[in-house]
Amino acid sequence: MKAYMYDNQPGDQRLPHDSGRAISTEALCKLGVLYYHLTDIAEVNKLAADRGYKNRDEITVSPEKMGDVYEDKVKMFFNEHLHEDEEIRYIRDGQGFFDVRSKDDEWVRVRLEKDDLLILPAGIYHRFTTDEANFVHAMRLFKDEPKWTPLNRSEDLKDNAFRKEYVDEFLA
Ligand code: KMT
Ligand code: NI
Repeated sequence: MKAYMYDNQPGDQRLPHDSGRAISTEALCKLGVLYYHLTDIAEVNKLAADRGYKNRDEITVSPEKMGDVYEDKVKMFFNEHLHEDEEIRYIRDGQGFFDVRSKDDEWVRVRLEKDDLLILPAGIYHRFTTDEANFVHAMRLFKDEPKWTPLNRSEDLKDNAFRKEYVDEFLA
């Protein structure tokens, strides 16, 4: 894992876009973003049990797996959005970038690779992209039924209960 401020330069979203300003795990934690490096699946099972996560699936994001829709999917994942539930991703292979909004509404880029697990809190604005290798295999953990509804960023979400709760707890 490596976290840093995004450079906001134009160009392919899959490039590193590293501004050179590093962000610590503690700073991520202050945004409600939790990072773990877990090399043993038993640790993942424990974390899932502790948080009441009953279900999981695995997704491979790559042109080989997704074919023609790969480029569209990658663009879709990169639309800024939030969820009304935590988003937990455990990287099994390959790598990818999760971008999350800082307190000042700037992008923080989190580069994840094998055995990295990231928890994004409900209500945080974020986006995802693969890197230049165009390959990530991830486990997605969820409480009950898969519910990945992305709510794209909009003024209307200011009144969303999950957004409000996030803002009150982490950005106030
Ligand atoms: C997401 O929510 O953006 C994804 O599931 C992307 C693929 S998992 C690394
Ligand atoms: Ni998401």
